[in-house]
Amino acid sequence: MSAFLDKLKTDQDTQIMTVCVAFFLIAFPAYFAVASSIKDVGVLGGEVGTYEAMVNETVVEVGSIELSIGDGDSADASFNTDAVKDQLSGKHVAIARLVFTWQETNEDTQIGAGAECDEVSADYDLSGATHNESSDTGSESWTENGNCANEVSHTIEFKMIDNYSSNNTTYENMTEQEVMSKYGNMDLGRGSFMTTVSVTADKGSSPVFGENDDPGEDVTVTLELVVISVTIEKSESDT
Ligand SMILES: [Ca+2]
Ligand SMILES: [Ca+2]
Repeated sequence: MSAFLDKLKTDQDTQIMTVCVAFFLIAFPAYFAVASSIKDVGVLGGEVGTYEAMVNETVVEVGSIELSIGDGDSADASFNTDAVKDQLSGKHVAIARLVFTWQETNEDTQIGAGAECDEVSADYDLSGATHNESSDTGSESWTENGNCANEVSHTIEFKMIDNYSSNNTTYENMTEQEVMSKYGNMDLGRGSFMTTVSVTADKGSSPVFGENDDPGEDVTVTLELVVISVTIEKSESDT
């Protein structure tokens, strides 16, 4: 050892070699510590692997509007998700639903004539909202059998996220960020949703007194959003 120390004091090659050894002894543990921390915090897109995504859905009602619509007429309802901005903060909107409900409230029935449920149709316009639907506009119409003594309800559902599924899903060979991107971004499902609702009053009639009188119907339109929190965990079998 003393021979090595003597050489260290005098021989330049020994000095350089000693410095190099010392450098690697210090640098390698530091390198491995940094490399493992990069993996942990998910820099560079995160670690590729198998992940399970779990979805927790809650329903947020944006608003509800009752429209009184005359026979053969139509009326507009418009909703803006700003009304529930706080409840959407930091969340994904997976689905938007326009729900239309009505019952027969005002048909004046003649003796021997039953009431008939009215027909409702709706045009929708999503051009004011951020979404992944292929079409901004469209329409639906509903003809009911019976007299609608009890309320009837119909829903038009719009997916805000492509291929959305509320099931827990396993994703292979992806980073955590790539898995999260499957749930779109937090701009989707925001903005204004509009619908124009039309009513055709169907009327019962009696052979003696003729057709019932029915001036139209009240239709309630509700916009609700399915809001999700997504939790992503590394699959047990992949650790
Ligand atoms: Ca009717
Ligand atoms: Ca009616």
